[in-house]
Amino acid sequence: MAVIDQLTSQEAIDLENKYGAHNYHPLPVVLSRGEGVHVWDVEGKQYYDFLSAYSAVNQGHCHPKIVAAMTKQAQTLTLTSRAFYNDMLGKYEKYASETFNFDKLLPMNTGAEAVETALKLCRKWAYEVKGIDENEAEIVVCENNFHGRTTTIISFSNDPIARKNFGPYTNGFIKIEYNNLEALEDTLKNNPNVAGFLVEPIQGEAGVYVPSEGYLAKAKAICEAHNVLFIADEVQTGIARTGKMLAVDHENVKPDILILGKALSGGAYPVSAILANDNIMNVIKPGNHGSTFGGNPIAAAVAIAALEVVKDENLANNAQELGDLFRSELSKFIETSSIVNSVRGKGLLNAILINDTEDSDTAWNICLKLRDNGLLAKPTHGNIIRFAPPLVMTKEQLLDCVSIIIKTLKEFES
Ligand code: IF1
Repeated sequence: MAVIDQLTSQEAIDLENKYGAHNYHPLPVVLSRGEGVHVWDVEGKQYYDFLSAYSAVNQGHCHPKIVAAMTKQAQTLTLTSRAFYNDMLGKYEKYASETFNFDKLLPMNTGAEAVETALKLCRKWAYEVKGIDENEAEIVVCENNFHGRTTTIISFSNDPIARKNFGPYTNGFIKIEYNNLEALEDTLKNNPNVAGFLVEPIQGEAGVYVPSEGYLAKAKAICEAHNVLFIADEVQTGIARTGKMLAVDHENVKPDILILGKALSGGAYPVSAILANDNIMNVIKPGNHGSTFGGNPIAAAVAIAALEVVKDENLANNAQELGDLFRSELSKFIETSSIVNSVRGKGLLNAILINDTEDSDTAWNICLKLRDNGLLAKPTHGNIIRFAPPLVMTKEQLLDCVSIIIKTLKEFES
């Protein structure tokens, strides 16, 4: 690009502020290039990416295999709509269904769309297979959930910022405490109209809240006993992020409906999907659901490549090993630290709790300092900082990052 076309960071920020809706509060850093675990800002400064676009770039930035698949398909056929068949979708559906051990896949684009798809499928199954009276189906969800931004999904959020003044809301949801099996059991016992239980295997937005060991397996068993569909939202936790291909794999749980997004494309393209077996998926008939872009040939080519990379490069094992190392290194530091209370997470989905009030700006200021020291992370819920680097990181790089993080945290010790 000619030098004259290159914006400074401040110019890029000013443009977004003036011409873009203010629906985000980004960390002030303007990125223009990415490769593997690194990103570069417009002034050429290099950073470790410890957010990975909220776990979408698990395979690393601009993975050559994914970029090559995307480029090749972009030069061949980009979009047919589902009015016609295309020669990539079936291959992708087969590959992904076999990868995750389901009969069928329904392709969408964003995570929220896939969650909506799962909710619609669950309700239709409830009326046509389970035999619930029309319009009476209930879906159980968890407090402090995050499943996306559509009107129906925010209807069962309890984040006032995501929800307030967007009503009227969609009915048909029962909210229970996360990580509380008794609450689930009681709710299912007392409500014969429950069709499904929608759950994040680890609550991401809530601050990387890992449930007790056995929670998912027992919740699945309770659902089975009541003929209720167990719907796992693995949009953030899936695709090797937590040290297994899926977070439910840690407890050998097979969801009735699996929701995937984000890293299903390696962050190269919006690709999401739900997977289910025929006894559930076959209630969907022509005209019931769809999307212009869902299942397009580029998405199909990119998703196959993205999944191949995860398998070929053993990213789940790497996430497991580096995650253990990360938490043990930070735990050692925390023993002597007054600024960090704890570290938690699974695989390379981790968070630290800053020793300050939720409304303090300490976590934000730490993230600014981390940025200055060459590492990008973002606070969540005030005093929590999420750490989720691409899974293609090496051990040496991870230890380098740990020393940047500890050095930075030390600057905040009182
Ligand atoms: C934003 C958090 C992450 C998700 C789960 C569905 C979706 C998401 C479990 C929807 C999306 C995002 C979106 C992003 C912030 C973010 C997030 F901080 F809110 F919790 F990742 F950590 N299910 N998560 O986590 O997927 O429609 O966005 O493709 O700003 O909304 P989407």
